[in-house]
Amino acid sequence: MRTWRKLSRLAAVGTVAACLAVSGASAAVAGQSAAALTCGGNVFLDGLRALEITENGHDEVYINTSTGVRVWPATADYVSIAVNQRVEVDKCVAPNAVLYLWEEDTLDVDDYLGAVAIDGDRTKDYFFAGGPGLYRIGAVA
Ligand SMILES: [Ca+2]
Ligand SMILES: [Ca+2]
Repeated sequence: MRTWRKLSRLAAVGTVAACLAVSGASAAVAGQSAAALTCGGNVFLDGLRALEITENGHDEVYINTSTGVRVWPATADYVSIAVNQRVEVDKCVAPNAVLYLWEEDTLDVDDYLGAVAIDGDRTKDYFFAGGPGLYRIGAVA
């Protein structure tokens, strides 16, 4: 059963982080899906995988909104990630959220790695490919 599978998957990634408060979030809550229960009708961002990184060893990545509000990570400036590594995101965002992936540099301005527009309340993989590097993020409806 689809809903049950989603619940299992959500349980597998651990505690669901507090939902990101986004004004004007879509009211398109169809039934009582797992996402509706855990994300209040928003979309659950599952994990981020580095398919190609931009630096030697590790990238230091974070996700912002278009206006520079931090989406992830919540308790650090960035998350250090190696090529092919996957890190948990565990965030709820609006079904129409636009996410910007950045790579932190200490001495230079941070590198823009691309943006994705969440395409509604659906389970889908998105790719940050607008700059150097290639990252995949999974959304779970
Ligand atoms: Ca860099
Ligand atoms: Ca860096």
